[in-house]
Amino acid sequence: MTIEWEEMLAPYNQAVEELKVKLKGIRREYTRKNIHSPIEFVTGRVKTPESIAEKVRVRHLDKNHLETEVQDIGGLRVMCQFVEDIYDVVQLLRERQDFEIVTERDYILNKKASGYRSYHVVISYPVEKIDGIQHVLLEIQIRTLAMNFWATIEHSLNYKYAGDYPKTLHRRLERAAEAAFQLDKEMSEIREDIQIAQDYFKTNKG
Ligand code: 0O2
Repeated sequence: MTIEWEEMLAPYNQAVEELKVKLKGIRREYTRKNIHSPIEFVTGRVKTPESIAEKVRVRHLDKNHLETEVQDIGGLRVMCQFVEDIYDVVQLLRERQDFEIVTERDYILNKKASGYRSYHVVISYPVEKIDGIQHVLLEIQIRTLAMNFWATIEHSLNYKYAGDYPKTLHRRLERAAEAAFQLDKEMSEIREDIQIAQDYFKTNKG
């Protein structure tokens, strides 16, 4: 990697590492209090120069304004057990004092044509450098384990087919997306049953 890229990506590396610690901290706090955590696990990455250049090329973006044109140079992924947890995580993010939310995109209510479902939150995060504060944009993707399973498979297939899937594969991916959606629905209903049972137990014990 060239020195220029290293310098440009350094605050993103810093921001992703810091945010991973913070999000994992939220999970730990729930666990310590013995309450269900809306966060199951967290991952993070900084895009490679090659991947940034490819996105600029494919989307015809302005390469002189990478910091604003490519909003997911730094990315965090929050995995949740239930769809309801996703919205709890979004609410937690909205209430934070350590960064600003720039945009929210709900690809759960409005799934992408590909079948992709996730909730995207772009934030402006202040990185404290030795010569002052630099704000960087980070994309936080919040999704269930089922959504993550589908997206991971589709993403690797995308490398091979560049989105131009043979018809049967396209249909299979559509069916798989629908199956993942149904799985999330079933799990939400089970979750409701568990909560009703817990409430019943609380009010009737003793
Ligand atoms: P990586 O790092 O390899 O995952 P926009 O479309 O600009 O309004 P959006 O959707 O937030 O807003 O941005 P974009 O650039 O389309 O997608 C950002 C990231 O979302 C992607 O990163 C994927 O991680 C994920 N994503 C979006 N659409 C899909 C999809 O159809 N399938 C899968 N599997 N993932 C998707 P990259 O660029 O792929 O990089």
